[in-house]
Amino acid sequence: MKQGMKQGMNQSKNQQRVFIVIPAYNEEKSIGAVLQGLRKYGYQNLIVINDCSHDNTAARAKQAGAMVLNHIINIGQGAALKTGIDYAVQEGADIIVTFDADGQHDPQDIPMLLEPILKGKAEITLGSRFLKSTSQVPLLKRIVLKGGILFTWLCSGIMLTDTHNGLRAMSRKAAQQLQLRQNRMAHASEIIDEIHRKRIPFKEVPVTIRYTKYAMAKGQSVFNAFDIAFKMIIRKLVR
Ligand SMILES: Nc1nc2c(ncn2[C@@H]2O[C@H](COP(=O)(O)OP(=O)(O)OP(=O)(O)O)[C@@H](O)[C@H]2O)c(=O)[nH]1
Ligand SMILES: [Mg+2]
Repeated sequence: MKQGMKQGMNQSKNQQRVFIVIPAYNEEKSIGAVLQGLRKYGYQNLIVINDCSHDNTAARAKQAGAMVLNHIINIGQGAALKTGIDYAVQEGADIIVTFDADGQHDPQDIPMLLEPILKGKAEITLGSRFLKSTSQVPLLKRIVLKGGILFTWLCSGIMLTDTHNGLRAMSRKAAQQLQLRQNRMAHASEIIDEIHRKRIPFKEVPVTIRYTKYAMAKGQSVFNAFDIAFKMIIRKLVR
């Protein structure tokens, strides 16, 4: 048995209360395999937030054994995460992992994200694709992500190696502390701002992000970075 799989299975002994929250928008092609991958490594509490997809995302997720929460209009990834995190807390989650539906995340990275929280060394762990050389980050994306790191430092005073990575884990306590108001992609910056403002202990953990043709075709435009920056500046001004 592979090492990562072994780790995942061991984790499953105390895994009843680890919930995986998966925002999904038009991911019928990938959601089944993503959920299967998570189950293979022992994760059972899988919550998919279907944000008014126009395809069969919800049905595929249900078939693959996930609890599916449906938004009746498309509100955005941030709002979907809030729905999923609130639901997981209500269902008694001890730790919540946020995980993408487009196949970019690797379930084998989850034990490393859980470890500092289980050991009481952090309340939130943030995946970083730049702490490992396994992610083939396209050049333009790399430039935008590095810009995001600088912006986050200026905006929130935290210097990270990766700021817009959807793979992260948080304790129940941290989940209850975070106040997420950004419905769309600015939620990733907002989480970091909340960590700083509320002095929530955090750690960065190396993870792999897969850049498949499918994920690249569906992913975010680099121009979104300007939208995120604008929303964060407004958030700072009106708080
Ligand atoms: N619920 C919900 N999920 C969304 C929405 N937009 C994207 N997502 C999901 O959020 C996850 C990440 O979205 P992506 O668009 O791939 O964003 P990203 O991975 O940060 O950006 P790329 O690196 O360009 O792929 C995927 O699982 C998407 O299905 C949305 O409007 N609502
Ligand atoms: Mg993606």
